[in-house]
Amino acid sequence: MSLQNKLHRPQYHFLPEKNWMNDPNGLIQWNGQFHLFYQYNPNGAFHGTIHWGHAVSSDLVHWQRLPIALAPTPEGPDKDGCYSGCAINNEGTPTFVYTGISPQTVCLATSSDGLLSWEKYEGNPVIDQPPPGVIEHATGDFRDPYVWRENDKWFMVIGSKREGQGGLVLFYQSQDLVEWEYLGIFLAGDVQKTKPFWTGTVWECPNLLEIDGKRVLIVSAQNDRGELMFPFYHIGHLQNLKFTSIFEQKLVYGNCFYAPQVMKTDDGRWVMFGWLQTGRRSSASTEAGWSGVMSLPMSLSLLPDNRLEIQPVEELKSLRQTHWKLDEETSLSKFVQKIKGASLEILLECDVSPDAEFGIKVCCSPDFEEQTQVIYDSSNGRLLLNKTQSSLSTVVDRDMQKAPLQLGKDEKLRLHIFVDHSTLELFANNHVCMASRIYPTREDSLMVDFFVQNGTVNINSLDVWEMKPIW
Ligand code: DQQ
Repeated sequence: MSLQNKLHRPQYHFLPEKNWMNDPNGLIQWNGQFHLFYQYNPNGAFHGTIHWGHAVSSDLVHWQRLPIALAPTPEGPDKDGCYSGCAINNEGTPTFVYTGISPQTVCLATSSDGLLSWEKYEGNPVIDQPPPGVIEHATGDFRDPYVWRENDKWFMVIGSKREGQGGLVLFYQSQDLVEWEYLGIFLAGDVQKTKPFWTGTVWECPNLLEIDGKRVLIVSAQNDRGELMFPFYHIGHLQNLKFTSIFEQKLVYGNCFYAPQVMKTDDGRWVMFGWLQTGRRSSASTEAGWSGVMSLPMSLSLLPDNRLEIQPVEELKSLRQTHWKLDEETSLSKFVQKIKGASLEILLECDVSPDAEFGIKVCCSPDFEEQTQVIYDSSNGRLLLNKTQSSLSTVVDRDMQKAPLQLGKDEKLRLHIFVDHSTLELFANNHVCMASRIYPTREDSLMVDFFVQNGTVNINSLDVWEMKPIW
């Protein structure tokens, strides 16, 4: 392995051995095992010839890579790629509902050997174009079906757009997965609306969950230059086949997490994976031979004020090995000197003054030439991820990422950080999540440090673990 790959390939995240990966697809727990399918190009570290890769796990954390599950069929409706979709249990038959291109259509495939090989439905596509009223303005954008069972029927949401007007989620129902009835627009975006945030021009990868009697719609947004923006969510109600939104929010900050998919596990959790985009020039991916990483598994639940609670799943604790815990006898500066690693979990709970500005540095070289800072800025109520010195390389993103985090009166700050070589995921107070990519170039960029720029910070607890590789 080249030195750069040794420094940058994550050790406790899922990723293919080589080549390109993007969206998670077809997440399903089947006979106790978790199956993760994903957009995969076996022909290189670029987006093209899209297949569905496949991996299986018994704990959401350790994965076994399996042979490709879906490949484009020459002359078939997916001849140009098997784009995103979902997996469902159709009375005991594992079934994919996925996107064939070009044009973008809805296709089916089933497995009779435990999800290893897949047979495409001979009547594909089951939906060959967007519905009337949408097709005229969709310019072909019609993809990423997400299907669920309710009241003895199948329901589907799928992404689309109205050119010049905004993204769309379309709504369908079916008795048999083959004949689909269009029910109308589930939710429409508006390009003129910029508050609480602008939601782009195309919507893709919708997910619809039911939590505590409310519906959660997750959508990923693109802009008109085809740039992937971010996923966001709406909380609302579904009554008489009409969705009413009562709250909307960005799902994950940091400019790298995209196209998440959520599955319901047998023990009743909603578990989400997303694609961590590469965050460096495509020439760097070509040279490295790989691009794209799956996020850590996160569980979603609903807070009383309608925000989503986002937490790393409990199973990740099995990866903890060397543990450093700050105790009363040790000063913080002595404590951090002991810590070294490119695969770390950091858990900090502290009280911060209203004017506090302080941070944690990770992947820090001894002379601080390379460092990535996670900062909490109390007076402006925001979290910052300062990547401006994260790498000496000029072909990687070295920017500043921001997320709002206003603490309530007497509310403690709880930062939960996962660093894994080129990935950094941050969970703050269980409801703000950030994910980003960093590419330190020095072998000694392994240190952790703390700094306080303003105000006071009282640490209640600080734990750091070195994390075991999953491979
Ligand atoms: N990626 C897929 C599409 C989806 C997009 C293509 C989102 O199905 O809309 O690889 O990243």
